[in-house]
Amino acid sequence: NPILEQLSAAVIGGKSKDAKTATQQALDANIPLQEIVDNALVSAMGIVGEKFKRNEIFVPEMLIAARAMKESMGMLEPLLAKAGIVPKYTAVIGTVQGDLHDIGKNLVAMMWKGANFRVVDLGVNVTPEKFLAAAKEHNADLVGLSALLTTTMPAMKSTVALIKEANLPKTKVMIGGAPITQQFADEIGADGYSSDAGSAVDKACELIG
Ligand code: B1M
Repeated sequence: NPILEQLSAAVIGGKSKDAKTATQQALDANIPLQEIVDNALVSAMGIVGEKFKRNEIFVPEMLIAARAMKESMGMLEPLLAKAGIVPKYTAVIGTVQGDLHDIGKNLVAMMWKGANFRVVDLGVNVTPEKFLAAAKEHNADLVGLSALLTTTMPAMKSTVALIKEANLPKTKVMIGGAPITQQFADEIGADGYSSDAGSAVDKACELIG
């Protein structure tokens, strides 16, 4: 559909105004809401994630693409809610206790939203107890922990341990951040790790899909 192609291109190019116009056109043309989300927004953010992984675009381009996606989503959300269409998966995300870095965490949250997850963002300096409480409250499919400091990696370990102890039936735990490695994820018993915000979507889908 040419309208959805326009919307997708506007998101990839970070053109918020064009994204809004194309969204309105899609609504006027009675394209089903779920189709607009899946075939324009989710697929566009997928392409953005791929480009980021290949270093063809960088953090600023990714942020403006996410902003365009949000503008369009903002128009669709009330209609989706009215139609009773809710995202299939819920993810809780935050930066671990003692750590105030949030740029990478925000990018991962945006990409997950772009993949049509419901994302509960707990912010920075999040205690293990708060992660666990949110995972329970929202019946989360996924909990994402971000850490940028080597000194806060132990907080990641205690958070993973606390969540694992709680034995939540479906909740998977994923970690990431500049000092984090797959080896560390294995060591502390996290279910998954990814090195960047693009792969964070692939990994999340692999874990919960
Ligand atoms: Co900080 N800082 N900082 N800092 N800071 C680093 C991390 C550091 C490497 C700088 C350095 O010394 N070279 C160093 C850490 C050293 C270490 O631990 N070995 C450091 C330090 C020491 C500190 C302070 C202690 C400095 C001080 O006060 N003495 C202090 C700590 C504060 C605290 O947290 N308690 C501090 C403070 C700050 C600022 C507040 C000034 C600012 C943060 C602003 C903010 O986030 N709102 C800041 C910044 C900006 C940095 C650098 C420059 C950039 C970090 C960043 O945003 N990168 C950083 C040095 C550097 O990396 N060049 C540095 C961009 C971001 C997109 O990447 O977060 O890695 P990143 O996220 C990636 C992936 O890692 C991954 O996806 C993202 C996108 O691809 N990812 C995940 C991240 N989370 C994920 C979760 C996932 C999956 C993937 O699943 C859930």
